[in-house]
Amino acid sequence: MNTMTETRNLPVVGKQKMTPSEAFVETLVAQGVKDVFGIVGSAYMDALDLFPLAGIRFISVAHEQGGGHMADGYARASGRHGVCIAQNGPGVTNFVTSTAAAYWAHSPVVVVTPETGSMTLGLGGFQETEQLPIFSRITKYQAHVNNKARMAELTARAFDRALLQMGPTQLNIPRDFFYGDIECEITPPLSIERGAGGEQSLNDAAELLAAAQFPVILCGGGVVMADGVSEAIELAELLAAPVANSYLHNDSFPASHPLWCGPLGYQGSKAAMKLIARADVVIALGTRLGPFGTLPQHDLDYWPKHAKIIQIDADPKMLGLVKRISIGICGDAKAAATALVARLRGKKLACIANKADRAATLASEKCAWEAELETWTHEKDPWSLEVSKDSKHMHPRQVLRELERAMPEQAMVSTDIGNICSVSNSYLRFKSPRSMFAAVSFGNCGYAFPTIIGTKVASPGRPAIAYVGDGAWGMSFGEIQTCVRENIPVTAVVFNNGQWGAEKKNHVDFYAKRFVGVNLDKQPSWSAVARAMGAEGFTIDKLSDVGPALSAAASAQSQGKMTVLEMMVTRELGDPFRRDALALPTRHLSKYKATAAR
Ligand SMILES: Cc1ncc(C[n+]2csc(CCOP(=O)(O)OP(=O)(O)O)c2C)c(N)n1
Ligand SMILES: [Mg+2]
Repeated sequence: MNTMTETRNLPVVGKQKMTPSEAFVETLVAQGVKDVFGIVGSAYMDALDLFPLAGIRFISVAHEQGGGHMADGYARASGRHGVCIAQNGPGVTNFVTSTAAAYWAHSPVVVVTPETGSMTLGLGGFQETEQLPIFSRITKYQAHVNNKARMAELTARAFDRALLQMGPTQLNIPRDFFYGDIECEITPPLSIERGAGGEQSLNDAAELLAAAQFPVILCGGGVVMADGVSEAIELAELLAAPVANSYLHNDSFPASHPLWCGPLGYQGSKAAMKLIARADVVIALGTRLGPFGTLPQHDLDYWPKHAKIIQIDADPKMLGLVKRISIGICGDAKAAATALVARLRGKKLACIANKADRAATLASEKCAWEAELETWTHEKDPWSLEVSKDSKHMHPRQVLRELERAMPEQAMVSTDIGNICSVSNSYLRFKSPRSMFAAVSFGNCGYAFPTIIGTKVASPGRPAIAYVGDGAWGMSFGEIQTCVRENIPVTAVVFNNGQWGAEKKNHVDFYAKRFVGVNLDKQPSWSAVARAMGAEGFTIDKLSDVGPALSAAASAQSQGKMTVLEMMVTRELGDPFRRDALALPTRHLSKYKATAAR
């Protein structure tokens, strides 16, 4: 009989003697942690030694930033904590970018940062830096273990706060505090239910909605995080209201639903934009209405300036922050939708009188946008036409369409921040939540691939697909090693256009094509690199191969195969993201006159 496996998952109950390492690991167990991402380091080796017997898998990654993004993807896919850990100093500073990304994705990631020893702190020894200030603005809470006897208490608090405040927390542990004897109890996780919001504000919102002629719902990431899609559907159906997804949250309402009209924001749906432009009341459900999510697009300045806005967000600081609102409801998206439905059901709703008209408008706008997308096979600006004229490569939009058509059921898709990934916003539709994992507000290149690896660990039964530009791929492909070594089979679709395209677009539009640092010449064959690293790799240069290649790669995941599909695409480029933030160049010094706008 194997007594080891029999005893290892029993909870440790009551106050007792243990080492701080045991207290730390047992608190992870109590919090339900099954997977931890990181790179091995002496700083926490005493705790790491316990992981196998505690039933915790340590996923050894290629770079800590990748490990941090994996924890983020894991948290976003599962709704549970993602956990990452690294060596003090350089291992920990490698977590900065991934933690900032998790902060803006509202992901409950616990970033465990062992620190230099307490007896040498400040003496400038080895691998020392002040680890709390670095993370102070990109975490919701920082726990510093100031005494080894508090290891269990502070570890538990870092976990509780991550879920409570929906964002990353830091657990900073001087490395010598893993050793010694302590007396302590393992703190069980806190479970705090969120409410629907204030009675009065819900009543006011229901009154406003009952009188609305053209209500439109904008579903944000909060709907996904609250597991509130069914409740959003109920509210939408009651009002027969069109529903838009907030920017990069295309999984916040099912695309298969007749009331869905697509995402707002950069490269979003014209149907969604035209419908929200007509709204007299907008229900912003679980969205902070981030400033870039409603920027004009496709020459449409669609945000309805005179509409009344009901904003529902679990974080009170987000209410009325970016847009002026009529009613702010501090509540959980799911609970608030339920509370509104309860108030509206059986009430006379003004918008029901024009239900048929609104349904017809919705259907015709959706139809028009689909028809436009269908014929929008390539970009039509002069530069795009010029570079694609004699190219034997595929048009990015056509590739994106083929990928959409071949997308397997229940797929999880992460997207990076380049031009082609951004254009994919028009082509990514989902039936269920926790399916889209875009590099949201932090917008760092190199996000998508490691993030999808984390989602696959959390949901191994679902196909996991990353969309990545070739520039971003150069930053992140090292994590193929993690997939191969740890047997985490995902699919990476790499758009090879030989350039940092999104930034090149700015050179084209604002800097008279004076290209500096935007061409990715002399790239290796990314499919050959994948094969050399022990993964499958295919170069695709025929449109008819795109869909079959995606289907095959997605189904090969169930045989444990990680695949890179390198899509050879032209250098054409879609509309830029930040046209709002750039200006034509002014030059005063004669030396630079040649670069002034003419
Ligand atoms: C870490 C990081 N560095 C730089 C940038 C600036 N940036 C935004 S998009 C982009 C180009 C992306 O190129 P690629 O990944 O090849 O995709 P493409 O635009 O060509 O489709 C760059 C450099 C960024 N967002 N993040
Ligand atoms: Mg590129």
